[in-house]
Amino acid sequence: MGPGADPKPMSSANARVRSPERYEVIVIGAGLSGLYQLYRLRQLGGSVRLFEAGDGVGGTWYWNRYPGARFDSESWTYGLSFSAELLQEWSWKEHFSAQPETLRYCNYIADKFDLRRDITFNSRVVSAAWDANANAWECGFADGRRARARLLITAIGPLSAPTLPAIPGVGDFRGEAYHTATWPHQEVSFADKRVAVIGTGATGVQTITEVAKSAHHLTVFQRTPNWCAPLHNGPIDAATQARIKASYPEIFARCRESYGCFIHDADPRNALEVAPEEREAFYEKRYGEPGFGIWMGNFRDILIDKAANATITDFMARKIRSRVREPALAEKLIPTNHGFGTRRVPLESGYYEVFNQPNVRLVDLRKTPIERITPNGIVTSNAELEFDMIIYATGFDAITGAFDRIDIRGRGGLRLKEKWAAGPRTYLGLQIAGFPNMLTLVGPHNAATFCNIPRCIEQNVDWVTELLRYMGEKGFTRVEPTEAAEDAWTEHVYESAARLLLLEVDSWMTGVNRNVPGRQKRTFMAYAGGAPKYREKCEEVAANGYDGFMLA
Ligand code: NA7
Repeated sequence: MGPGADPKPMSSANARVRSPERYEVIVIGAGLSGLYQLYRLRQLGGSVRLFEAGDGVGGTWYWNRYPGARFDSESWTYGLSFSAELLQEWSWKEHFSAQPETLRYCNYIADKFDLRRDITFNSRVVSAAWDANANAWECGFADGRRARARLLITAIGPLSAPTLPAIPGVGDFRGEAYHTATWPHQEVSFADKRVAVIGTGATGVQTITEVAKSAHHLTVFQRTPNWCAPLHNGPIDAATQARIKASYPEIFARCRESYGCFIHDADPRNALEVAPEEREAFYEKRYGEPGFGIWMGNFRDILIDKAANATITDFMARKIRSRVREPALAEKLIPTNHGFGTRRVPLESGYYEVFNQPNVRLVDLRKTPIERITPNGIVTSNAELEFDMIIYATGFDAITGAFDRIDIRGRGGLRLKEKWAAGPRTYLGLQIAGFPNMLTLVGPHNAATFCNIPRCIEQNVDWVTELLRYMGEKGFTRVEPTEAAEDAWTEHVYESAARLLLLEVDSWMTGVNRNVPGRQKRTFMAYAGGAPKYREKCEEVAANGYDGFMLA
């Protein structure tokens, strides 16, 4: 498969003429959110069908099979929590699970709860149109099939629309070429190969560290360095496993109260109130601990106050200098255009040491940009480099990209892509005015986009299920937010993000992707009020008879 290519759609000569399949609810996507939604909908009764583009379950963990792919969340905080039996049966092998084990976990859930019988695989949804007369959505698939349902629930993931770099000649390369998010299912060997990796985000950092172990030669093309922190992964021994299994209720209770539903929560002190030696010792301790503690469990002001941020940024720069032997190379790896934590912090397992290896070179694209890709390799402003393999770790059209790739049309033919042209607008990140009966589980302006994601997924799925149960009970068949509720929520989303330093930085979190037309201007894609506040708001809306929604 070429880089960024979609899997082959199922072809059927008769598909185009067949009348649509009919259900009460259609769910799109068999990642964790779609799987859990399917499980909960079954409890409500009624006909449900889940359509999935791939030929297996797992979503992110199905697609992202690149070398080194693994959690940055502690495995034991990541699993779905709804079934005590599942929690006791499944044993995570590592504190930060690698992709193959996580994919096995997704399959285990699908099997244990017998979910596959309601899933149709190899079904990429390319269009979804609201039919007001029939009070139904009609989905169209890549192979021409159609399906209709009263309710449409999108579980299409926040980072599921991969993007290739907008570089001339990107399709011309004759060697092996892969995008990390459409990685082949077969083993890929790097031995004896000259490998190029473009991109140094969270994915690139994991990929580079792994490829460097066996590639004959590796060239890293870096446009913007990121502040990477040690993951400190390790196996889970039997005693720890027993402790984890005995303390799931406390683990999830702790996640529930933290800003992003991680096990880490901000230190209540401000960085600048703490004496410099104590602050240094605190940073050192966090740097030595596993996971996102250095980002999520840091002083409460480092992400909102420039002077506070400068203290951790300076600490991190010194760490990079201490780990990379050649001083000039270390400086290239140190970000200069953003402070620590204002972009997604990649967690690493020996990333900086990779650049001490004789078989690895770094090309700084700020100094020598890529001009084009040729059949044999990559041409920069000062060199022509030959490769056997190019790996594109160039990220995604984040959060709204997966919606844009489906031609979604609401009331009166309104196109969602057009409605969101100047940035997303939603109510609670769960519904959109003009798009009745469409619910978005991990849509923009929802806490799930900036979350230890299964924790927020469970909250959203439970909330949506409860809404549908309520509608059934009251005899309602249509739900849509008011324009006023949508305006107020959108305003609240921007207000809650206003103090964040990350708003001043280009990244997928601010909706910038220079490879996608129309994605050059910063907006805000997530919800910055924190998961507890988000949950409180959702509960309040439900308690007030779904305030802000029009039910009919
Ligand atoms: P990211 O974080 O968006 O990173 C993409 C990387 O690719 C980043 O370093 C980009 O540089 C680089 N890039 C993109 N286009 C180009 C071109 N045209 N030329 C050179 N370099 C380019 O995506 P990831 O997949 O790493 O991570 C996404 C999330 O997935 C991650 O946060 C996890 O939560 C899971 P730039 O920074 O734009 O200069």
